[in-house]
Amino acid sequence: MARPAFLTGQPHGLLIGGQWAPALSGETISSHNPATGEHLADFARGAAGDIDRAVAAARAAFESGPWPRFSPSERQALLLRLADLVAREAEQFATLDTLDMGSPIRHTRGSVAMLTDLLRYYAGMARGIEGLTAAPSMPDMFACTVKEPVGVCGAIIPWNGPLWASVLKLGPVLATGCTLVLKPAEDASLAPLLLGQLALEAGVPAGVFNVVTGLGAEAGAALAAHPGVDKLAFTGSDATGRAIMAAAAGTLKRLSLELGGKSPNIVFADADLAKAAQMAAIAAFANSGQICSAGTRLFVERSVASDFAAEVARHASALKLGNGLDPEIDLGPLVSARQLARVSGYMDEARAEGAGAVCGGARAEEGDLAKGFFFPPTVLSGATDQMRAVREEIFGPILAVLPFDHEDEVIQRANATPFGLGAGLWTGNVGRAHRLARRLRAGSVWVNCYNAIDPAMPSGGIKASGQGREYGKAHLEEHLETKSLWIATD
Ligand code: TXE
Repeated sequence: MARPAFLTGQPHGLLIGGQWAPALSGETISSHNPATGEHLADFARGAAGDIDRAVAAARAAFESGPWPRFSPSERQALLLRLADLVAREAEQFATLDTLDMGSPIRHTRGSVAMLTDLLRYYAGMARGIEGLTAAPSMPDMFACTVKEPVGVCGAIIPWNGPLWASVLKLGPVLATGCTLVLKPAEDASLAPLLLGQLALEAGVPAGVFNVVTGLGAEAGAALAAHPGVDKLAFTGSDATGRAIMAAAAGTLKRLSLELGGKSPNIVFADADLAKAAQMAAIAAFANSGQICSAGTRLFVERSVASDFAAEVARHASALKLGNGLDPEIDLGPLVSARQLARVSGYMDEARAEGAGAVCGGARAEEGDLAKGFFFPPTVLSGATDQMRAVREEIFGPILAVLPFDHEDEVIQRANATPFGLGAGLWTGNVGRAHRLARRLRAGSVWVNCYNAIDPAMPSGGIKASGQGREYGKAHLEEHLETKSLWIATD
């Protein structure tokens, strides 16, 4: 496969005010391919001073220049142009994400197709921003609400879907007329930089979209605490989410958080068990388990639990592990040595507490796999709700099968987590589906499916899984202020 053109001409600078520039410190960070360990590219190590420059550029673009005068139809046209450019560079984006964070090319190609559609969705939304006309009881008063862009937005994103997260942050910003400073994850920053390049080509005015690569504790922390940022969106771990909330508190900026999960996937004996088993493996192992809504606590009605676990393990073992550039591969490596150590640590602890592995269970090191950070899909048996591997987000391909006996019991156990992102429910009983979907404390509930996603459907968490919603009209509202306008007519 050809090396993406974007990887030549290094190092990659920061995008600030429509210009590419090195970090003020002149320092860089290197990116490596987690499947092979080979060096991919160097990019700038931005820090507080660079964030200051980017926020100033975003503020200037928000308040003056051409951007505030862009009509909704011009913003729509811009988003459509950007979508076309992302589609033009689809193969390069897919390859970059695969090289940078390991996800199989089949998966990253699918993501790029979905993301061009997402940009087109936001293009449509740019034309649908509406206030309301009220009917106040005062006869000599006209009153209406006006929707206005919230202002300078900051976004801090994770590494598990670099292009996906950047498009999801940029789309509503452009649709509403805000401006953005994006801080990609240090483990996977390349696709967001290419998106910055295409935004300039599409005609996004200077300063509207700024990309500051760098470390979380440096560039990320500075963005969270910056008084010039009106709204901050963060996707990542709940621990970092708490730090960001504390850092942002001093400025009272608007905050949206998409954090981790430990999502239950509940299977009743009356479900289509063949389909449920196949989907349970995908729910837990897609992207090597590095998905915030991965269905990692698999509750199965006791009468079918052991056969079901064996069937899930059969599907898991059939998944091909390897370098994601190979289109036959189902699962790539974990993103980093740190993530591999984390996943292995949870596995060791579960074993020490008495759990076993129906399949997988240790780092994969056969042949070329030894060069990368590969961990095979793992189905735990003998796991209990109390084990750390069952309570905490691992963000790796480890699934616990947990038998249950009654509806009330499984709902209580499914909800007994600080998280509330997603939940799956498999049953052939439509009454039970409605009854239990309402009792599950999660931002999304999938019945007889898992991880369904669409630009028009809001997605987000409750409890420690976050606040605010992305996708859909709800996402646009996060970027809008409502102004009440009163006009005395007499
Ligand atoms: O996440 P972080 P990490 C979970 C998952 C994973 C664990 C650790 O369980 O194993 O987090 O991954 C930036 N101020 N998820 O350490 O720290 C950082 O630079 C401001 C779940 O990679 O949350 C990166 O851009 N920013 C998840 C982003 O935060 C800071 C996705 C995410 O990094 C910062 C990723 C700070 N103090 C990890 N510290 C999901 N739910 O989708 C770090 N960052």
